[in-house]
Parts: sequence; structure tokens; C-alpha cells
Amino acid sequence: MSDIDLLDLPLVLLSNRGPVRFDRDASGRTVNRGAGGLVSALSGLAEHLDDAVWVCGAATTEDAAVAGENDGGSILVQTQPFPHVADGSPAGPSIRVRLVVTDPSAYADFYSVWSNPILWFIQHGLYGRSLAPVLTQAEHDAFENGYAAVNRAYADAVADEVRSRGGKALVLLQDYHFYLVAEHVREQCPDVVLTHFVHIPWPAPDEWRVLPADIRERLLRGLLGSDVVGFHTRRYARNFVLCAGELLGLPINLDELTVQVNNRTVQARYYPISVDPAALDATLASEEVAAHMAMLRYVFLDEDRQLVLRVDRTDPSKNVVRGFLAFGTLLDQHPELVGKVSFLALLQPSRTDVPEYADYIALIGAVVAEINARHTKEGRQPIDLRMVEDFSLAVAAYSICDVLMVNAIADGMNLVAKEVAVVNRRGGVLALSEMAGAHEELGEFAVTLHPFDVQQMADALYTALTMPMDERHRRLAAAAEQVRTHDVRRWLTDQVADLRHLAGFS
Ligand code: GDG
Repeated sequence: MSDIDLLDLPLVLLSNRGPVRFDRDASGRTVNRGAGGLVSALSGLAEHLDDAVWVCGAATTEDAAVAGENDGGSILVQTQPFPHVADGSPAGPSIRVRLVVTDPSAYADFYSVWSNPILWFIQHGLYGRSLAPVLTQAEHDAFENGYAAVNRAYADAVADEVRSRGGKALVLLQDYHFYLVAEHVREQCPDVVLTHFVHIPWPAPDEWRVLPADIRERLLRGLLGSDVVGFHTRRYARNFVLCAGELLGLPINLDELTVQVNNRTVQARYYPISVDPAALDATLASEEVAAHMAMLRYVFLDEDRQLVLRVDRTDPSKNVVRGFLAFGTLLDQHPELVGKVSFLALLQPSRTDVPEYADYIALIGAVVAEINARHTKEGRQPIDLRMVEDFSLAVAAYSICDVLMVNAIADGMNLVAKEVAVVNRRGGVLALSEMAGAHEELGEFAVTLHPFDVQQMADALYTALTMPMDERHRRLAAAAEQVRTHDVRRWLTDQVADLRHLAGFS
């Protein structure tokens, strides 16, 4: 990422999860890479800038100890190789990190009450509304003492880093945990260039009316403290501008996607996030993936058999239960496929401390048991459900599947679909929800799924499984080309180019 020329301004990044994680084992304090695609994308940027700092939450006990030893200030952390033992000054590529420690009960209200489930559920349209959400005084208190308080603490840390760089910096804020931060930072540091990227869908104004007026207005005004609010798709950016007009009564321009607030113009922009194809190619070429691939071929693909795959967190937004119902319907209606088609589901347990998520995992298990009981043939169960965190296993499965199912109720982008497009070597067909952001780019090469229509999804799976091989390969090659030419580097450089323009550098 060294070619990203960054406005000649220092950079301050903020995200909930950071680029490194400290732990402790028998060898001492260890440093490992933080999880997730966002971390990889932004680490590449921060590692190559002389004056960059990444502000993030202390996620482990050892993170908190490191923060305490440094009086809450930033520290330089070596990033290669991962993992390593932290024993002195960095002797290689490094990244400056500031770990923010907040009161555990405030953090729980911020994270497990407001960020997930309330904001996540509203933005993915997951509330049925007849019985949920129920907002009591406890939720109001959790907003004030949790979400708002933690946002203020992170904003203070960001502002502190900006001030220590002369009061002028480029600030990149990430995601739905921090909607109130931009406004606080701007109050303290009026000369910053602020951008906030929202990684999840932004729904239309009426969806936000689930929240009381004072809270939804504070969230919107907080975000409008930014210069640019970034989304994955034009639809989300448009919805955001509509919210500013309808819920705050501010002047908006829907063609230019701008909002006028406090004598400033805030721009809504869309930058579809993507993957790092070179990194995926390298993972695919590894011995670990080769071993997984051999195992998967042996288990699922002997004698003309076919494999449907899904790889998701156990998040209700991913629509795992209806996906299995559709697969069960497919087998009911096409008995010739029983014993010939398997469904491998690699699910990563997610947010299990949130009751809605724990209930969802239980429901997944029950639905799978029922379908397997109905369709087991010659000792072979049609669905293989694995609750695992194993990225190399996922990549191996990506490369050999016949169909990837992504049937999300709503999904900001969905990186799994893009990863499969790059990695699959079997003419794999993307069966892709029209509600995933990735559908805007990949829909024309995919079989489209309607996430609520189980019959339609069963029919679409049948279409995918019976598609002629040359058509399958043609579509896959086109999807791979789209992703390779629109990779994660482009996601970043497009944002930086817009910011340069905004800040008057070009
Ligand atoms: C949010 C938005 C948006 C898979 N198995 C393992 C593993 N993975 C990786 C995948 C992929 C990532 O996890 C999941 O990314 P998604 O984009 O599919 O979904 P979310 O987690 O919901 O991400 C989403 C994204 O943010 C970026 O803006 O696209 O819409 O919801 O990269 O390969 N990772 C590890 N172990 C596994 O077993 N560590």
C-alpha cells in the first residue's frame, strides 16, 4: 500500500477491533494479528505511513495491561512476523496503536445492548416489531451510560492523538459502533478531515423510526460531524441522505448525495469494499489448504457428487435457517438429488452473549437435525454442519464447491461471495441474495436468491446445480475478473482520492 499518497496529513484510524492483539503464554507477552478483513485492509495503509496511529478497544486482559503500562498513550507494535513475543523495541514493520480501556459495564451496554443487537438489527431489518424491540428505561440508560459514554471516551482518545499531531489530521472512523464520535472530534479539533465508513446496510428513514426521536437524531447528527460518510452501495448512501432530510429536516441534494449542516456540506459516498486477491491466491497455494482440499474432495465429491457451501457467522442476518429450509425443499422436490448433493455449512459462532444470537444457533441445530433425519440415504446425511473458525478450511471449501449460497436478509457487502469468485476452481456458481451489497457487482454473474422466498431459493439452487459446465465457468471467470480489478486496495485509494479532492490537494 506504499503507493497510497495520503494528503500529506497524519492519519488517525478508529475501529472497535484493532490491528493487533496482546495475549500471554509460557513464553511471555505475545502479539498476534487482529481478526477480520478490515484489519488486513487498513493495516496495509497504517504500516506504510510515518505518522499514523490506530485507536481501538482493549480486547484482552493483556491489551488492558499494555494500555495501563503506557498511561493510555500510543505504542509502536511490531507487526511481522505474527505471532511473536513482545520483548523490546520493534525491529521490523510496525504500527502505532492506542488501546482504549473503558469501564466493563459501560462497554457491555455499548457493545452487547446498543451496537448488537439494537443498531445491527435495525440496519439489517431484523426486528419483527410485533414483540421486539422493547425499549425500557434500561435501554435508555444503556444508551447514555454505554453507547454515548464509550463513544465519548473513544472520541477523546482520537482528539488527543489529533492534537498531538498539531490539530490537523485525516481521521478514518469505522462502523456502527461509533456514530457519535465524529461530532465530538470536530468540536475539539475543527481542522480535521473526517470520514466515517459504515460497513453495514443503511436503511430508509422509516426503519429508523423504531428508535425514539432524540436517539435517532443524535446518531444522525453525530455522523454528520464527518466530511464524508462512506457506504458500500449507492442505495445505502441515498438512504442516509434521505434520513438527514426526513428525520432531521436538513437541506439535502439527492443527485449529489449531500447534506447541508451547520454551514458545512457533508457528502455521502459509496465505495464497495473488496478482498485482497494476492493474499487469497497465496492462502490457496498453502499446504494447509491442500490438505483440507483433499479431505473435502474425499468426503463430498466422489462419483459425480456435488457440493453446496455456505460460510457465515451465526448471525440472524445471514439467514442460515431459511437457507437450510430451501435446501430441504430442493431435496423434497428432487429426490434424485438425495445422496448426490451435500450441503457443507462452515459457521463461526458469533456474539453468543447476545440472547438473540444464542437462540439462533439452537434453531439452526434443530432445523439441520430435522432435514438430515428426513433425507439421510445409505448412511449419508445431506447437511454437514460444522461450527468452526478455520479460514484455511473455508478457502479449501471455496475452491471446490459447486454452489456457494449467500442468502442474507441484508448484508452490507458480503466478502465471502467475493472470495469464492477469486478462489473457486470448479466453475462454482454464486447463489447470491439480492439484499447483499455484493449483488450490485456480482448479481449479473450469479443466480439471484430472494431471502424470504424458500421456494424461489430451492428453485435457484436447482438451476445452479444443473447449469451447463461451460456457462458455469463463463460466469465464474467474469465474477473473478470483476473482483480482481476492484480489490480492497481500490476501496482505499478511491476514498483517499475523494478526500484529497475535498481537502483541496488536487
Ligand atoms: C461485515 C458486514 C461486510 C470466514 N471463515 C472464517 C473467517 N472468515 C472470513 C471470511 C470473510 C469474513 O470472515 C466475513 O466477512 P463478510 O463480509 O462475509 O461478513 P461480516 O463478518 O458480517 O462483515 C459485511 C464486511 O463487514 C466488510 O465491510 O462485507 O457485509 O456484515 O472475509 O473469509 N475468518 C476467520 N476464521 C474463519 O473460520 N478468521
